[in-house]
Amino acid sequence: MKNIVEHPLKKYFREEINYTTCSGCGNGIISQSILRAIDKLNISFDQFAFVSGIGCSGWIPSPYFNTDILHVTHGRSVAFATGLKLAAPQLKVIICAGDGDTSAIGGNHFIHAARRNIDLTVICVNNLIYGMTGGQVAPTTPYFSKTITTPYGSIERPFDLSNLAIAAGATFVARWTTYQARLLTNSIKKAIMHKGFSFVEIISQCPVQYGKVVGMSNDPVGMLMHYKECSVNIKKAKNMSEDELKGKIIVGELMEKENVPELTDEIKRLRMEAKRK
Ligand SMILES: Cc1ncc(C[n+]2csc(CCOP(=O)(O)OP(=O)(O)O)c2C)c(N)n1
Ligand code: SF4
Ligand SMILES: [Mg+2]
Repeated sequence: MKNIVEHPLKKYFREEINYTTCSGCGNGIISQSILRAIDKLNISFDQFAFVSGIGCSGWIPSPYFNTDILHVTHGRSVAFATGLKLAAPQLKVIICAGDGDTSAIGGNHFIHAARRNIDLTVICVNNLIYGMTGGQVAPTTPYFSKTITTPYGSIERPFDLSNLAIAAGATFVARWTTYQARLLTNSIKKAIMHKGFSFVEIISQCPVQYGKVVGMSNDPVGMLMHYKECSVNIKKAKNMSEDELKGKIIVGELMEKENVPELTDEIKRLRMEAKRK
């Protein structure tokens, strides 16, 4: 009889459901990175709740992870997560959202949650495109890219999502690509334990939709190698000129601030004060 070795993360999945993601999609690496981070933390899975938006990235936790999940309207995951965190502050609330979900329709929710420093973790899957709906331009799509909605090339300057999070007030921000899965796992672990708004941006391969844009259709390995080659660690990037950094992806833990007032604590404090008066 063959010795069957059980996958160490199997316990986190609802067994009866099969994955529907395209083969080679970065979502698989990200799903494992999130679960490996949780596994290392040794916190019961029941203490976590996930909130997903609409988009391929929303299917990372939902319906597969065997804990509570809200799969909500496109662009509203941060808003739902804010309500959930305020109602149940003991939970570790993790949002899985696409770049479109986070920064287009959900842009306001995102920047204001960062400004309020509410204790949420956003795992933003930045595949540089609207994947699920067929490859439309997103606010993150590189300049001049030809997508199905920009056949002559995009004329809009893309957002740098991590810098946007920092500017809006997030207190932990990290960016990696799917190539750096171990480093990503470590940053997710830190983001989960960070008290305040944490943002982890992952440049991820969408070989089906974004692959077409960059001439790497259905070539996930080629895309991963490309992301590897373009990545520059923040420590090295600090000594590089703007010209040298053109086309590069700056990766690493980009910012971490401790002891900034956090929204759920502030609300608790206000309630106590109001009761005393
Ligand atoms: C209110 C609303 N507007 C638009 C849509 C259509 N829609 C669904 S997912 C999506 C974009 C998906 O892109 P992204 O958020 O980057 O996720 P990805 O699929 O790339 O992971 C859009 C426009 C919708 N479902 N609901
Ligand atoms: S369309 Fe792209 S992002 Fe969506 S599942 Fe397929 S490869 Fe992944
Ligand atoms: Mg996307």
